[in-house]
Amino acid sequence: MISRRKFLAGSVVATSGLLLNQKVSAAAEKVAPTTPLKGKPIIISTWRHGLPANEVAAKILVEGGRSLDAVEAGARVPEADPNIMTVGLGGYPDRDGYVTLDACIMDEKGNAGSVTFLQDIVHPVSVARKVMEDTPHVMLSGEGALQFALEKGFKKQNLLTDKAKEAWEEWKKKSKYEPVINIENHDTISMLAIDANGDLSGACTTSGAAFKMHGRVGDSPIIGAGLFCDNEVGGAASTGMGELVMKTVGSFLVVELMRNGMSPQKACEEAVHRIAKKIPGYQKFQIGYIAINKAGETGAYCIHPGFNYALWKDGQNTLTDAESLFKK
Ligand code: SD4
Repeated sequence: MISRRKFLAGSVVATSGLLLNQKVSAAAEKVAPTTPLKGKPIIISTWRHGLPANEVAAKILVEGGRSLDAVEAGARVPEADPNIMTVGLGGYPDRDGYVTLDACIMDEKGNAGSVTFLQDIVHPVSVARKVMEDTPHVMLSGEGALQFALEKGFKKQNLLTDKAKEAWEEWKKKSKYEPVINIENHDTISMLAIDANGDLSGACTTSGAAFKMHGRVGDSPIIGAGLFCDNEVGGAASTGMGELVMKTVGSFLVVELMRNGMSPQKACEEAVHRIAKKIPGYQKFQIGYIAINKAGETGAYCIHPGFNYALWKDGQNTLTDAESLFKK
């Protein structure tokens, strides 16, 4: 039999649950008046390689295409470029000499797909989309992801270029097989886009931290860490030392802060402050966030100077240095 004390405790919980719900919906209402951006596509992506990626994505959006198609096409640009040594073909290998790729994608309906530790496939972002659309799962990893990709018609290709191999051999001499992950040796592309219909999608693809331990997976393919989109609120994505983002569920945090009324800029700042508050030794690493809300406002913030982002808006494609926690 349930005691009176337990019953009362239960009703307090139930009441506070109710209050919590009321608070949540009040916060959600704050966001609702934001005028959704319609008819004016916008794209934000990480780093300089975001510029050519945005151009390809913008072509799709200008013709009235879906943001999902745009972010996939955009992310494929650095994936296929052997000179971009942090994404796809030509990416730096892990400490054992294997190029292992992580990617994910999210659409305006909240669907998500992801691949981790994928080898020998140039376009992990497209495999992630197939996971999202053709399987009941969100994430496939390693051998299973490769097998799935091959079944879907993707072709196997050696992704380790001579240049990346040389860099790895050089690294091995100095780093004595210890992964040294600093602010220099990783640059993911993360991209968020709103189409003419006002719908939001995002994608993220990377070869991860250079010379990482074999089997290491970063934040980039983790929904909520490297990328999160909510078509009612906005989207966020990260770049940099993934472990810090994973421990703070960074992109989800940014979106939830926007849901509660913060601007994309303030939300990115708060997510970096959270890292600074919670993660000892964070000063050694770089993290950059980008964010967009449904009104088409954008934000970006990072730990150290040096992170930049590409913004395509009103037909202009510009590269901007993000504000940072530490100054030059
Ligand atoms: C990772 N976040 O694997 C990725 C790497 C990255 O800029 O973003 N580099 O941790």
